[in-house]
Amino acid sequence: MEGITGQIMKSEILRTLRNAGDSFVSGQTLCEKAGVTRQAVWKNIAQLKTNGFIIESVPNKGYKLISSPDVLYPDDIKSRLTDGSICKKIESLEVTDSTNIRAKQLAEFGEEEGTLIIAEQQTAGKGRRGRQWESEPGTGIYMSLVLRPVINPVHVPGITLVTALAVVKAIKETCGANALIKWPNDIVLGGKKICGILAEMSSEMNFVNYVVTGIGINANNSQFPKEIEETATSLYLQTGKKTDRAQLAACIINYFGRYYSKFKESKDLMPFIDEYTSLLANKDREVKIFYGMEEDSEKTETGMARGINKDGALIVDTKNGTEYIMSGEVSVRGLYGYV
Ligand code: BT5
Repeated sequence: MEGITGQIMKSEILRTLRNAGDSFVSGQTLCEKAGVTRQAVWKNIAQLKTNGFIIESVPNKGYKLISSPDVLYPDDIKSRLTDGSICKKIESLEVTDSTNIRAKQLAEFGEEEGTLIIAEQQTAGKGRRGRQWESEPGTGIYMSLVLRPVINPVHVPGITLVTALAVVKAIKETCGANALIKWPNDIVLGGKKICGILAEMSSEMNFVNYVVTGIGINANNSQFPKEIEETATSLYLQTGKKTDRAQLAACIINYFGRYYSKFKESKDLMPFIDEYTSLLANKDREVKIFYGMEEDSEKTETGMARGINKDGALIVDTKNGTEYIMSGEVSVRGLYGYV
């Protein structure tokens, strides 16, 4: 892994080249933007080329970015983040057990808010309640962000919903696809699951030590293991186009950063109710609620999902009246299929 200064330099170079579009950028401009010598620019461009970036260089004209490799390079992601981004540091791993586990380990040792762990492959990707997240190498996005919100632990589940909103918006912006949210933590496209979110927290009674919000997205997968092929899909399978994973990852972080600030200010989901509800896959559909989370649980109820309230509860009209379902207590399924 390279040092943080190298990351900043390369991300500035990439940002400047990308912003220039089809035009060449002079070596001098790159020196000024990245705040380094010509020699350093040259060296960093050579390293970027070795890492798979295709950069054309023409004497007296400068440099032009032709294409980026389909790899989750931290400098590439950084170059696409907005100024003042929540993401302050990126640790990118070729392979790890789970980016959530790695992020939690770092957080236990005092890692600050804003560190992102991203991996090409997970050998033990996690879902909720010990379930597995299938993490095919090199095709998906597996990332976890360390957060230290100064909020009451009871409000933390809202972070899952805010993350889901950020993912849906970023998918729309980068791939043009209209994904929806299956409350509380799944993103679906074409009626199948495209993304799962796992937020984990360490807290005391009234104090949050840290939260890790983990996102798994099926981006360029062309197939899935037997056990999930009925319910899982990818952006590629749905749109027919390969996704630029670095661009999507950065776009999610950009949206998330904005929503997270708003959420911390309001301390509830009030500002998000309308948008979240409009993107709810289960809205005005019959759902089955499985109390106790497991889908073989004996206590179930059916009703019409209507939206969420400011606490992030799913509002369901049942025959006994309106119920407010909190995540963590239940699993929700459509009556006629996965959504
Ligand atoms: C989730 O759990 O959907 C949360 C998944 C979070 C994954 C990310 S990846 C980065 C970070 N690091 C981690 O270790 N985790 C996070 P849950 O709602 O419990 O759903 C799990 C269920 O989804 C499984 O039991 C399967 O049925 C299904 N599933 C597993 N892998 C899938 C995939 N790649 N695509 C679609 N569905 C999948």
